[in-house]
Amino acid sequence: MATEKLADIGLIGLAVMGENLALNIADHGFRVAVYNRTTQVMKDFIAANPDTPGGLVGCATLPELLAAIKKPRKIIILVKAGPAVDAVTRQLMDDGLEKDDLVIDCGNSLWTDTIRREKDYAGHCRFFGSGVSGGEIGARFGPSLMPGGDAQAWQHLEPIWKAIAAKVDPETGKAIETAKPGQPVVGGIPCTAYIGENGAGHYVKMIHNGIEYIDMQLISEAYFLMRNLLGAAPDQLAQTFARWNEGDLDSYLIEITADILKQRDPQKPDSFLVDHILDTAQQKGTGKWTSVNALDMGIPANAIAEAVFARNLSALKDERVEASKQLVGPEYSYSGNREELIDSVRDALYCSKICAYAQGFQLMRAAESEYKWKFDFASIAAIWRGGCIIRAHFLQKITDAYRREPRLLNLLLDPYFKEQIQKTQSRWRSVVAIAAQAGIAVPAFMSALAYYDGYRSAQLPANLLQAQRDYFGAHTYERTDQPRGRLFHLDWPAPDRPELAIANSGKSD
Ligand code: 2AM
Repeated sequence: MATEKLADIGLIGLAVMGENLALNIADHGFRVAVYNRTTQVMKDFIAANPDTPGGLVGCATLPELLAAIKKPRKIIILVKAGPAVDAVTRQLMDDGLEKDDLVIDCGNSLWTDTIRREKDYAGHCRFFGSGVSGGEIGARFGPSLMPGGDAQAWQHLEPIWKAIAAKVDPETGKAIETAKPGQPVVGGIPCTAYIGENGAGHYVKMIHNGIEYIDMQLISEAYFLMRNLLGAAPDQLAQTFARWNEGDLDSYLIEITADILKQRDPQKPDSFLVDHILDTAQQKGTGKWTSVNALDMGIPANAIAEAVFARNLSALKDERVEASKQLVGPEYSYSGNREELIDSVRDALYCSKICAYAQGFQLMRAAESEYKWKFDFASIAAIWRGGCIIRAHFLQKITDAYRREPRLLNLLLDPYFKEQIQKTQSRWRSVVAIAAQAGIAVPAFMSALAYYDGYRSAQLPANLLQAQRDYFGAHTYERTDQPRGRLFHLDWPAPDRPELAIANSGKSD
């Protein structure tokens, strides 16, 4: 095969994400060799797309795929996350993959698997894990891409990744309109950047998804409060969300919420579809991974975890229906100003969202020391401005915050966000108070507020808690009037005599 005919990149796994990513790459003038385990899928795909700018090369076998790609080869794997990724990589190795070749796992793999794979396959290939966000449409016209792997190898992937990623306007930071097939977006800043070594890209993608969980939950709680307290119809609320989408809350999720709320039910056109959708949320697990990781690292990402629990609670539909007949809540009807409540809910949503993102970024900070990564937080926020599900104007503000202070301890401490919460927190608090009085469950609003108040408290009740631990388990305590690290224990209950509190440094959990 003549060199100029060789493909720029290969792709394995032609389910919808794989097909769309291949078409996106080909739209940008790159030649893509494609393979699928079930050969007919590949043949149908090639037949359906005879005319792409870069060209697609169908390969029926992996050796054929390997022979069709320029060296060092770049091969995207988009198969089901889990053992299939290893099976395909090992098969490629058996079939002649070389040590300089790049294998890029673009599935939703657990970051620890990517860390493991990068080690396992070192010397056989350069293994990359790239988060891809934006769903099927993103993959087709411009996703947010979060690549992690060998820094030296990134240069080989960079031109393609930058070409196919979503683009944002350099002036406004807003996503540039999605392209049409064969007409890629030209110009703009690409929503991709090298994230870090081994599993860093997949880790950051997981955090993106954790944030997505809480973002969606907060929006749903805002809808639920206004629906219940104001009896607002879905199409009225659609207008409210559409209005919010023109302000600080401008985001993809708010935009689709407005669309969803005005959607009539095709089967019952005099009503709205949202009212006929069963209130049980499903999940694929990335929110849970984020929460488990937060617990493992001891980072208070309570609002993110709350969003996962809220889905869990929603799934107990039958139990909730039964409990609703037995458990009593308060009698309440909202008698205040409607517009004021709507504005307050918007502010509560914004403040809670700030806390949610603060938690996501805190997790990434902790993961840096856990996994020896070095993140550029401004760059991570910047590549989430377009292409991905959480894309939002808000992410420009976060980008600005980390550009001002790259090692910012917590987003809440940034001057812009500090001021935002200072300005609007009283309305946030009133919304949470009203929800409590009305007996309407808004766990994410409440959890975010508890985080805010906890984080800004110099004093928490953990003094009492630690005393309890020392009382029943001799777990020791530190004293406010002694240097940190000096441990004390008391034989509880003891008379008030200082000599009975003995210094004790050997005890732990
Ligand atoms: P298939 O069409 O042959 O099922 C999503 O499941 C994609 O991953 C599909 O393209 C599927 O191929 C592919 N896939 C899943 N498991 C695989 C495996 N073990 N080896 C190769 N491809 C696999």
